[in-house]
Amino acid sequence: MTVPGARLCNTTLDALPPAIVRPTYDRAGTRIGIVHLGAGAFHRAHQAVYIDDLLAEAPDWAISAVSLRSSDVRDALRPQDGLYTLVRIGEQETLRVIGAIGELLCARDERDAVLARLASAQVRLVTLTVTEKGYCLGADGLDFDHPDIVHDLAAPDAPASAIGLVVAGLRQRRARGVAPYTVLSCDNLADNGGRLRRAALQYAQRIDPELARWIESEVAFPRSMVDSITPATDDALRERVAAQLGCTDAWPVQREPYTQWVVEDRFCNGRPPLERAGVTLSDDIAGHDRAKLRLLNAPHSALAYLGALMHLATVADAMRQPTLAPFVETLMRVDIAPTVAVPAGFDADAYIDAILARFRNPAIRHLLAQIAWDGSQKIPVRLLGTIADALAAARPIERLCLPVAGWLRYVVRQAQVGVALVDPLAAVLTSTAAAASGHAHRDIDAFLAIDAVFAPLSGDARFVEALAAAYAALGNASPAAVAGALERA
Ligand code: CS2
Repeated sequence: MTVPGARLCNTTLDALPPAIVRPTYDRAGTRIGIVHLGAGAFHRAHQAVYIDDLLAEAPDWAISAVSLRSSDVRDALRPQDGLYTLVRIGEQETLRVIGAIGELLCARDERDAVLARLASAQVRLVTLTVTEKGYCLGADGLDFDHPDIVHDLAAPDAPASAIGLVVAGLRQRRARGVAPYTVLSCDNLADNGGRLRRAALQYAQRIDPELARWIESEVAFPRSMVDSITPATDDALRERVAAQLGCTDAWPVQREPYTQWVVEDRFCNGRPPLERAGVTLSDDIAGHDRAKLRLLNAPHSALAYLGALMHLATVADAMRQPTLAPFVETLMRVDIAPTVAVPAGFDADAYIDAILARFRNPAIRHLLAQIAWDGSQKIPVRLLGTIADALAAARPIERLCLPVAGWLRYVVRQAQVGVALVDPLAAVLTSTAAAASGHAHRDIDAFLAIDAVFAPLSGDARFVEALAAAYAALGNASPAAVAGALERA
């Protein structure tokens, strides 16, 4: 038994109750081979778990987990020697202590240590979960007006952004004759590796065209698709974990039992034997990432905004709402699936069935408010691409416009009630929302002027008309008005 008040760490590990799964390998015998940028809950519930499965046979691939700005994760997990608990939420909850993170750093306070890791020949892979906004992308690739990019280009040896760090590490390696690392994006963006590569090349070009050429020819940026529903950690989880461990874990993470990781097999400096941990390695993953973004993440966002307007709290609550659940299912089967070019052998109906079952899982308290974050980054990759494809194929877009209008109504509502939006474009969204009159065409025209979100579609008359009609259909956006719009859709 552990001592009351004790903290999860290397020395308390052996005393945990037998039901708690824990590392079977010698942690002291592992070496850092991966630098991960973005040490949040998703990374710790997903990629770090696959790596934990491999460390017994591949001890050279432990992770240095780097937060870009906040020191919260480092401060919580450094006293725990990087250990934390993964709670798999199912009919029977299972707890597993993950040991894959060998080091925690915060780039803002410890930039030199991060750059030293990135320069180390022992590090052969850099992975990223920095969320959509962490790529600093605009309509044409890297956003050179982004404050972090402006900062990093003025001081490329002291970067703050993920792109700046990745390129600074590569620059040091080239200067010292160290082989480059592979850069693997694990964020929800279609063609995540391609976009990251183009952004890194655009950035490097401004610093040193020779460096850009070297990156272009030597560095691999594989694409990947990641999937596992990971509700944010709350105090209830911390308490449950402490009760079962018999000691405190400052930052456990939770996720559903389902997990998937598909990675394009293009690495420039070796790789962990990922296939042995259940990762699908493929030469072409383009179809997978698109199917996931459009058939899972887009309905998630639809549930988030329309559900929030209906005063619902979680995804499972939204899936019990008698008008919202059938609407989202129709959206997936009738409007989205026919426009997704799926990989060979992919059974879209079975995929949709499985997603709906995951959404319905009542054991998972996945807050709609969490999914509603960063709408300006998510709506284009999740919904506007489908709308563009539907327009090109002369297919109807009316239903597809309803969640987009739901997002705008949600933005207006948050401005009205004075709740700050969590979104990198919060300032422009909130000022546009504050000026909204409720007149559909006027409001929609104002929102469509936000090019970073709507640029490719704002000139399309069919889209403008359908979006204004959807916005009008939501009436005063009360729960009853939203339910009425969903019934008619
Ligand atoms: C969600 C995703 O928060 C969100 O926007 O849609 O995080 C979703 O849970 C994951 O992509 C599932 O793999």
